[in-house]
Amino acid sequence: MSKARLLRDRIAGRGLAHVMAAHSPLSAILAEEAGFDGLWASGFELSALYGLPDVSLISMSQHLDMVRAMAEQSSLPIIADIDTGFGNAINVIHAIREYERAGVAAVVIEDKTFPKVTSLVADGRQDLLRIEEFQGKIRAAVATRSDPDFLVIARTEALIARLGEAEALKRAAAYEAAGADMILIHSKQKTPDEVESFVRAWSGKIPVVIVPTAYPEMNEARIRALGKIAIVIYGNHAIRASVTAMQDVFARIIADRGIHNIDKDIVSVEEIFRLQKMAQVKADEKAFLA
Ligand code: SPV
Ligand code: MG
Repeated sequence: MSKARLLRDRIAGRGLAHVMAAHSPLSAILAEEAGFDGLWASGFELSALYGLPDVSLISMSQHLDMVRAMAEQSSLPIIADIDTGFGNAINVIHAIREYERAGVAAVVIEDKTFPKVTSLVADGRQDLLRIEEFQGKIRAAVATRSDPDFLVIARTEALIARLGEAEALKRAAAYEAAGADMILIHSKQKTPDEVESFVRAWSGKIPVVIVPTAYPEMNEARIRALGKIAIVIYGNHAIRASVTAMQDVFARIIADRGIHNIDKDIVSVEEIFRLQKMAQVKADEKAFLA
């Protein structure tokens, strides 16, 4: 069964898929062990991993390399964040071929101009593509996929660009008409109101995807009460959790002038061996080293 079919089945079976951001094979392994339904190959997280802002600096091949490495270590379906699709509809055609070959279940393409500016930054420059041009990108993606289950998710940044709900609804409807399988509506309002209002007003047939980073009180109960939402993406909590942990431990080692206090508060080396599947190496040594 393809990963795309798996993701569709999970959504159908559970009503809502919980998808965790990942920026490395290790974070993908941890997300799967924790029990998430899928992985979000986040452009923001990968940019941050390289110490770079999320403004179209990471190349498609850098992102693809990481997606492939994550896919090798996790059986979860991956939703690839392909930003603006790396250019126009021609670039989208190439990207869909590559990402489908890499084994991802879905892509999210956003209606900003290239190069994009990260969505959650205060007063970010947020320029949107003409609707017709973005429809062309969605049509190109849908026409290019070889697995009909492969999900093409159209993301509108109309609320992020402060163009209002009417523009967001108009764009979402246009993207559905172009063949999108789902609409990702993004918002950086501190409360769920803006997204809740959009979802209530949404009269399309395709479901909605949300990324409630800015409005964290939007929990599962509130999402299910709204209906229409198929996927919730926890957009940057893997990289933020890593930063929290490293800042804390690094500061304590400096303050303590040694590792004597923190040792009991972090995972053991054996736990890293487990995640690396070191036991298998030992078994292989027994079996094959003569
Ligand atoms: C990402 O995680 O790369 C996203 C979500 O696109 S956000 O950073 O909130 O735009
Ligand atoms: Mg992104």
